[in-house]
Amino acid sequence: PRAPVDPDLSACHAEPIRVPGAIQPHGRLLVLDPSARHPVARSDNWTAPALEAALARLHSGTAATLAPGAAPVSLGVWGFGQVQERWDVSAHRTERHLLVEFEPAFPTDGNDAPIYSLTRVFLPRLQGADSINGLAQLAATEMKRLSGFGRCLVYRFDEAGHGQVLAEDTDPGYDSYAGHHFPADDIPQQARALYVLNHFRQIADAHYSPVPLRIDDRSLAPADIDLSQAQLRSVSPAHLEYMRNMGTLASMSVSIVIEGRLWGLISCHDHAPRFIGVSTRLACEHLGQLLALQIQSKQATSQVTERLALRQHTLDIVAHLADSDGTLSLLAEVPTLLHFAQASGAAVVRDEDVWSVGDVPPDGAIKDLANWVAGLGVEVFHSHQLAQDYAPARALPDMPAGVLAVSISQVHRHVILWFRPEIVKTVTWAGNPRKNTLAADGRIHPRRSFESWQESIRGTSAPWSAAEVAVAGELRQALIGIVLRRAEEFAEVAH
Ligand code: BLA
Repeated sequence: PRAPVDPDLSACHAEPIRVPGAIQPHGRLLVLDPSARHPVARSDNWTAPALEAALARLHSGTAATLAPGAAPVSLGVWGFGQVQERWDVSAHRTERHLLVEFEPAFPTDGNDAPIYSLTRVFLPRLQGADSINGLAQLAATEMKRLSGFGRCLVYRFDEAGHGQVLAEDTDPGYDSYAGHHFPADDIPQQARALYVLNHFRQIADAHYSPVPLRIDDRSLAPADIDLSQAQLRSVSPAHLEYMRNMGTLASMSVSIVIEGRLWGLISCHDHAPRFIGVSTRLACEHLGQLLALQIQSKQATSQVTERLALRQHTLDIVAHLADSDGTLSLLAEVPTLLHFAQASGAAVVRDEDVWSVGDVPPDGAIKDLANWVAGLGVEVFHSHQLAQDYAPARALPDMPAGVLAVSISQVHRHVILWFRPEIVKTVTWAGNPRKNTLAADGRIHPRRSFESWQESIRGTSAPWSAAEVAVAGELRQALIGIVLRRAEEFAEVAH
C-alpha cells in the first residue's frame, strides 16, 4: 500500500535520536574517558555518595578493555553503601567514551532465568510452525508471557516501509491491531537505521521527564555523547506523544533483523508504566534472534521450492517449442505459458506481429508496451503498478496493472510479456495516516486516533516475486538459444 505523506514529515527524519543529551529517569548514566579514569559527563540524577562509590569501583579498572561499537557487557549487580538500592551495571564503548549504565536490578532468577525456557520449550515449538504467520503468532504469545506487557504484536515491513501486523496477543481491554497497517513515517529512517544496530528499546513511562546529561569536560557538548547503544537513551518527544495518543504508557520493541535489514519488529505495549529488568530483557532480545533465524530459514526454503516449480514450468515451455520457428509464436499456444508466474494473460511480440493468450489488452497497446520495454535496455522488466512506471497505461482502461516482460533480441522488437490483473485492495490503517499535523512552532504531532481507517488501493496487481523475476531471466536465455539455433538452421538451408 501507498500511504499518503501529508504534511511534510521530513523534520521527523532529521531528529538526532542518537545524541539526545538526556536519558530516561529510571536509571543513571556515567560517561568516562576510555581509560575509565576521568568522568566526562553524568546524568543529572546522581546523589553525591552514590556517584563517589560508583566512580571508585570503576577506577579499580573493571571496564577498560571494551571495543568501540561492541554490545554492552554486564558488570554485575552493585549496591551503594547504606542505600538499599541495587543496580544492574553494564558498560560499553563508543568511539570517544566509555558509557556505564545503571538500571534498577531485580532479584536474579538463577537457573530459572527466562532465557533458558526459550531454548528448552519455545525453540522446538517455533521449529514446528508451518508458516511465517505461524512463527509470528508463537513469538507474540511467548513475548507477552515473558515480558508481561498487555499487548504484543509482530509486524513486518513491506518494500515501502509500511508495517503490517501479522500476529498479536493481548490482554482484555486492549484494542486489537491484527491485520492493521502502520505507515512508514511512524518510524523514521534514522530510527530504523539505529534499530538494525541496537535490537532492543524500552520506554518505561511515556509521561517521563528526561534527565539531562551534565558535562564535566568543558570541551564537550551533550550532543557529543553518542547514546546509540545506551539502554537508557531518551527517546523522541514526537514518539512519546504518539505512544500517549495510542494509550500506551510503556513500550518495548525488539528488532527482527534478517540479512542486515530491518524485516520487522516485535512491539509490546502496556496501558501502565512498566519496566523490565536485564535478565528478562536478554531473553526478549534472544527471542527476537530466534524468530529472525526461523523466518530466514522459512523464507529460504520457500524460495527454493518456488524456484524449482518455476523452473519446471520453463522446462515444459521450452520442450513445447521443438517445432517453433524463430518468431517463438508457438509460445502463445503453450498452456504452461500462462501458468508461468500465474499470469492471467501472455503475449509474444515480434516486430509487427502479436500472438497472445488469456486476458490481454488490445494488440496495439501490447505493441506499444513491447516497444517501450525493448527500449529500456533491460533483460527483464517487471511492474506490479504499471501506470506508475509507464505513463501511457494511465489512459488505457484495459491495461493490466502487472507486467513481467523479457526482451529476446536487440535487432528485432521481440518481447515476451506476462500480465496480471489489478487487484483492488482494502488496506486497514491504524488511524488515518494523513492526520499527522504540523503545529505553528514547526513541530509535527502524530495522529490522535489509531482507530481502524480503511483505504482502497487501486492500480496494483499481485507483486512479482524475486524467484519469478529470476526464472524469467533464465527462460529468456533458453528462448534466445532457440531463436539463434533457428537462425543458423535457416542460414544453412539458404546456402
Ligand atoms: C520510533 N515509532 C518508533 C518506534 C515504534 C514506532 C515502534 C520505536 C520505539 C519504540 O520501541 O517504541 C511506531 N509503535 C510504532 C508502530 C507501532 C507501535 C508503527 O507500537 C505499531 C504497532 N513518529 C510519528 C511521527 C514522527 C515520529 C509523525 O508518528 C515524527 C515527528 C517519530 N517515531 C518517531 C521517532 C522515533 C519513533 C523520531 C524514534 C524514537 C527513538 O528511538 O528515539
